[in-house]
Amino acid sequence: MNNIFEAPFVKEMCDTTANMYRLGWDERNGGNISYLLDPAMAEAYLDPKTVLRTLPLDFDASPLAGRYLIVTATGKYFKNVAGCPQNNMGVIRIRPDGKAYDILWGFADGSRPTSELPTHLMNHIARLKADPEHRVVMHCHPLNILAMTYVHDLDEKAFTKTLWRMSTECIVVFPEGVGVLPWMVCGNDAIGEATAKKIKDHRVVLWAAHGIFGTGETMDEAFGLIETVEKAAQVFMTIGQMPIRQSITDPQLADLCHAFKIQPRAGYLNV
Ligand code: 2HA
Ligand code: ZN
Repeated sequence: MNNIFEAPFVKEMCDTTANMYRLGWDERNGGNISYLLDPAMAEAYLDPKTVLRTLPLDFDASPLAGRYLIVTATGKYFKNVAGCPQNNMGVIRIRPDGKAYDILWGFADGSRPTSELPTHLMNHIARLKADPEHRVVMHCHPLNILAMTYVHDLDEKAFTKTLWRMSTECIVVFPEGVGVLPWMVCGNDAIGEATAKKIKDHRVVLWAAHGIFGTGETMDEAFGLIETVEKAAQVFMTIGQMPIRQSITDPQLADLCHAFKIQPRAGYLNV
């Protein structure tokens, strides 16, 4: 058995949580990440027969039956993950009936996975249907996107088009646009279901007055998506009080799509 502290997936979680903290996206216990692991990779670092604890789920996670995930812990701080991985995250495996999960490593001080676990699992289920290579769900509270949900219309098309215009690369990075949810209580199945509905055909969903969910096939992709949306929101919040003299027009956005051979969300561009 290899040393799990040297597992690439543990290192990636440590590096990513540290990076997100450094960017100010995860104050206190804010934010959570879950990462679907390749079973052979997981079993190279832990014994699949050693179950530390089993905890219930109150929705049907059976599409993920048998899957391993590394997940950040509830109530823990991203700034502390790299210094003590075993208390601040852990590896779980969804039980065959999808009604519970086993803890196989981590959560060593008695902690549990993130309060947003239902949303994460529902998002994994929804994204895997759209993209079998999907692996990562990432949630955090970046300053500018959070601020923008107070001052911008929450209509998805309007929000998306504003973001697309704030930086040339935006439409290339998220041509499907962003999903937007109105304010809701977090940490329960209802917000999980509402997010999963939107994540089916968006890789990023905003929670008004709360934060952002980004998904991807890799940690870099989910991180890069959030980073790009947050940068666009930063431009918006920076120029918000100033008279706009020029921007990126719809025909120019269409030119970008043509140049990069991507399909923007249908009906969003007036060309
Ligand atoms: O767990 O960000 O949404 C901290 C959160 C909940
Ligand atoms: Zn949050």
